[in-house]
Amino acid sequence: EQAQHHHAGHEAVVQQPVHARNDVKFEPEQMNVPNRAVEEVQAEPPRKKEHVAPPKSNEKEEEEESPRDSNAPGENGRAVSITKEKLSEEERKKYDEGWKNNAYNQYASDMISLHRSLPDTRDKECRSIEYLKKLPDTSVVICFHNEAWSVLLRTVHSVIDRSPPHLLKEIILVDDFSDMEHLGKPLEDYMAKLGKVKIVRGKQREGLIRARLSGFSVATADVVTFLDSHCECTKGWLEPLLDRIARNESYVVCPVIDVIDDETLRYQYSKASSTSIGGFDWNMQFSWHAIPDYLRKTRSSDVMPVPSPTMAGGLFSISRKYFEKLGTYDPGMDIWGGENLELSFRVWMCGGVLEIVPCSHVGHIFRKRSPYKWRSGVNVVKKNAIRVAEVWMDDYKNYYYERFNYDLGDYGDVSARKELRKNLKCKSFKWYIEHVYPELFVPGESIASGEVRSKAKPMCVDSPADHRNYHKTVKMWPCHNQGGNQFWMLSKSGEIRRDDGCLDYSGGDGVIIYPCHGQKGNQEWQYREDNALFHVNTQKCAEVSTDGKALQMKKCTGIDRQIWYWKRIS
Ligand code: UD2
Ligand code: MN
Repeated sequence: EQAQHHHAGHEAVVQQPVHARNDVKFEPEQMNVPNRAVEEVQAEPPRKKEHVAPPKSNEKEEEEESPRDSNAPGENGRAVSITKEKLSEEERKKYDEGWKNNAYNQYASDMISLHRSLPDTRDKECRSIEYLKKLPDTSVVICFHNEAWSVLLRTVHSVIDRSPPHLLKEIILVDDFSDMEHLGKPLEDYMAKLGKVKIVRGKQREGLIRARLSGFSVATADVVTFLDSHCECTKGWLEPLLDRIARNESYVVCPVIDVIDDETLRYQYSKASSTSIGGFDWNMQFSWHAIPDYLRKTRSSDVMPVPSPTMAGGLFSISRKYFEKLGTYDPGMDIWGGENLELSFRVWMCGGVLEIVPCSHVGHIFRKRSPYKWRSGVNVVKKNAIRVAEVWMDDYKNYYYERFNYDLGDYGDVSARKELRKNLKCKSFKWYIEHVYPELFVPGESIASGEVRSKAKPMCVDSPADHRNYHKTVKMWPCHNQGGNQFWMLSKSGEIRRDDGCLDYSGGDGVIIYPCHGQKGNQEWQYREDNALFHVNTQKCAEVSTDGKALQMKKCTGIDRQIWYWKRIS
């Protein structure tokens, strides 16, 4: 029923056949057209070999790709385990430095071949797909700020080793003002020998957004592919991406991002059946999700490209001309963050399609902290996000702004980006939510929002509601009027929530944060006329403790400590 509803909302626009997510289809019947000219082919899927006879199992394909010394550290994507306690003092120093400088285990990486072998990460079905014969070529743009030698080089080699030479026109390394010595002349000399690699260096730290722009400005291939500087491409990663763009210039495509463990460098890959897609929350954080049911139902195979509301940001391919036409990136964004949502919104709202391609896998080292310096005195991530909200989110931007009580600060001039949106005649953010991300919880549908203040004490319900805090007890804290951890929404279905975390009470004294499950039960609340916060299941009321510090659940008595005020109530 839901799927039909979204179909009904589809608007047909002549030049761009594909607009909403369920219209992005992959039809196996149409797949047998050899050598068709690129221009003629529109939104078609990769062509596959006959299903009738299963492809002959090709032993070479099953085997590791380069069995150099298959026992060497890290080969076939294996973990390198190091007992740091057993290292000599000198080695231990290197080990600790490696972690400190990179926020991953550089010492382990240094033990691994720059050409290490990886498992074939693709689902069986992917291996028999035949892509268009004539594919566009690509420039691969990799920007870095202080990356470890072995990690950066392994990234570059994995691109060269695993891309068909005629499709890889060049690699553009953009040095965003690194100060590690090996990234100077040694890098230059090394890359000169490889051919195909250009190095671009800026005169000051620009941040990844402007660094990518300077790399883009020298790119010459049909497609531009962006990668982080700590990636490993797997066999067959490139063709499925280029194939989509060959079929439709306005497809912007991302590989599946596999996890390279920050400690052991183990390459861990996911199956096509568990491909995640990108979303975001009203705090402007990117998040991963399972494919929603209404979309899953329209899919005949797990290896079909999946339309995704957003991209993680680091790894994607886009037609060079189309990126230009779409307005590349917002050069007013500093250092890190926000550009991924900005481009995602822009692609969808301005006529393109954003997809994750399950047959393309690239590994990435996910770090728990960022090792490099940020601009001091400015919250650049927030500033970037406000630029996105101002330009793209229409009135929906207020859901983000109320999270920090409209304390916008100086986010610079966005008039050029607003102009761009106008010139491209992009759709509204409402359209985007309804057609591309209908599963997102929209706060506007909430009954009340903002801080939840006690009548008896100057205290507010306070908790980080993100996944790291699930199961933690919700506390009281002096009201600070800045939103943040004191921002809550009461949904129509009775949840008290922030993003995906809900106030949950299952008996006993304390209320915890738990992933919202939409099943009412422990997560069903009522904000009553008498200003009590009533828990339906247990018939108890929220009460601030006598010392003001704890939030407890007690028999409803109507005392002042059970009286609560929401900042906004509709
Ligand atoms: C994710 C993206 C990243 C980017 C970011 C949001 C993935 C896997 N990664 O964060 O590409 O979209 O979200 O902005 O999707 N860098 C510079 N100059 C800087 C800072 C970073 O060149 O001032 C480089 C850095 O060396 C790296 C890339 O930019 O190659 C991304 O930075 P990151 O790895 O710290 O970001 P990540 O993966 O946490
Ligand atoms: Mn990264």
